[in-house]
Amino acid sequence: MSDADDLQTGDAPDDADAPEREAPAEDAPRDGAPEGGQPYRSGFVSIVGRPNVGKSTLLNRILGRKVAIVSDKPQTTRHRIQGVLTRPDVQIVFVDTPGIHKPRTPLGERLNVTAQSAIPDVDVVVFMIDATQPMGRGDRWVAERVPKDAVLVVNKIDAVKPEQVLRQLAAAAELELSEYFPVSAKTGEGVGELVEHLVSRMPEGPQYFPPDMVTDVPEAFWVAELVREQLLAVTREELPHSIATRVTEWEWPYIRCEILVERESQKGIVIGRKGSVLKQVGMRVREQLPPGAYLDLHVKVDKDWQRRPAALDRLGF
Ligand SMILES: Nc1nc2c(ncn2[C@@H]2O[C@H](COP(=O)(O)OP(=O)(O)OP(=O)(O)O)[C@@H](O)[C@H]2O)c(=O)[nH]1
Ligand SMILES: [Mg+2]
Repeated sequence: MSDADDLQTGDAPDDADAPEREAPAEDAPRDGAPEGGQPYRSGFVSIVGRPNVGKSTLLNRILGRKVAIVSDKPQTTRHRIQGVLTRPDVQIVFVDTPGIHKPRTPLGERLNVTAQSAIPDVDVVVFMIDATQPMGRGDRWVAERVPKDAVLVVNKIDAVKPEQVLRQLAAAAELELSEYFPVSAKTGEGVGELVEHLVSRMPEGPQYFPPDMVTDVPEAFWVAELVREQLLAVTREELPHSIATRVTEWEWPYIRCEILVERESQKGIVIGRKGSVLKQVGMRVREQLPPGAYLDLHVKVDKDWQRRPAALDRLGF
């Protein structure tokens, strides 16, 4: 995270695992109010789609800052995360969501509920598909649940030939949504055009958040996410889904973060030979924190937490 310094330190939020949508700052200062008496415009944009299509990468790209973790494993995002784009004349609150998928566990079911709850009551829904994968049943399932004025985004155009982009756009046109944008969240190609379109769709409204606020993600939650991101990068198969992380103590510069796994046999993989995996994870996370952070990682077994409603409640899902 390039702007990790922006993270305030020292005050841990009460519930590290559940980022709340903050109440709109009704009387937030309107820095740089638009000139010429144009009314201020603002609104909410949800980004939805199947897992792994690049929703979080797009959010980070739009904001020019990492506010959501990213990985090549599906179901990386587990909470709704807000990112705020503020300009002199407009503010857009983007809502990143978990990938909508066929759930195999109670956790999966809750992720889907979280994602789908971000569809109603927003100004625009961005529905993302992946240019590198044929449009499938999962995409169509999501498509049926987005409003007709949703914007379709074909992402990862950097990874395919132009013909494939055209084929994907043609396939997507059958969904009869309002607009179609080919983009690469990775390189930024096409993202400017998408954002300008979203800006044009924003209604008159207040500046919901102070102009310097980029996300509602609490610091302790963010550190736990960074730990999970590094673990996602080094684990395979079922293990990524079995991992949950949470910060249990925050006495700056001391941060204690628990890594929960579902079975005793998974503990060793996460720790690594002589602690090598944990050491590497700790190092990579510290690089993204303000200097001086002392990150204390602990691995614990929370048996089958993904499948136990009480454990899911406790973990803030
Ligand atoms: N080539 C290419 N890869 C991309 C692009 N956008 C995202 N990716 C990769 O796709 C993978 C998934 O990205 P995420 O942003 O985590 O996807 P997501 O849709 O948020 O996934 P979930 O949170 O699991 O629903 C990562 O490996 C990204 O680096 C892109 O424009 N081009
Ligand atoms: Mg994501």
